[in-house]
Amino acid sequence: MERSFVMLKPGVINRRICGEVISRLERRGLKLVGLKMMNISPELASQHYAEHKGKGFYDELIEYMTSGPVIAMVWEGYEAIMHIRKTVGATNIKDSLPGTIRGDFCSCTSHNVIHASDSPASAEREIGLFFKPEEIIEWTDEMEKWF
Ligand code: FUP
Repeated sequence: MERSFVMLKPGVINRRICGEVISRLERRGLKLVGLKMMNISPELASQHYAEHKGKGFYDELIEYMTSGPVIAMVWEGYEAIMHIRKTVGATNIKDSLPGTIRGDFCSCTSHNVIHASDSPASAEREIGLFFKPEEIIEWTDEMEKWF
């Protein structure tokens, strides 16, 4: 079992497409174990995107991420990180295929609707930044055998 940190960016809430995006992860068979809507500070945004500090798109990225509320989530499942990254699609809009979340819902790399952890180490770090341990909800999944 693996956990991944997923975040719906401000534009998703603004455009009223949260349900559609979350539904795609549910239909993939992933298990939601943490969810909260929050405004993130520039400090938290810069911690989350620390690896990009100094890059050309960094300031615009932080400005976007703090422009309105986000929905932070933790999803669980077998090889969850790989499944979610595939469902999300490529970072660069030129490469994100139709059928993926990014390919279907965005036309601009810097406003690419959703974040998803890219490795177990990133997932652990990101979950720790956004969630307290008690905010992760363990529940029995009667459907697990079907996924
Ligand atoms: P990802 O893990 O797919 O979210 O990709 P990155 O960590 O490389 O990028 C984080 C965010 O920075 C992207 F979601 C959008 C933004 N970005 C740009 O605006 N331009 C770029 O060339 C690369 C990333």
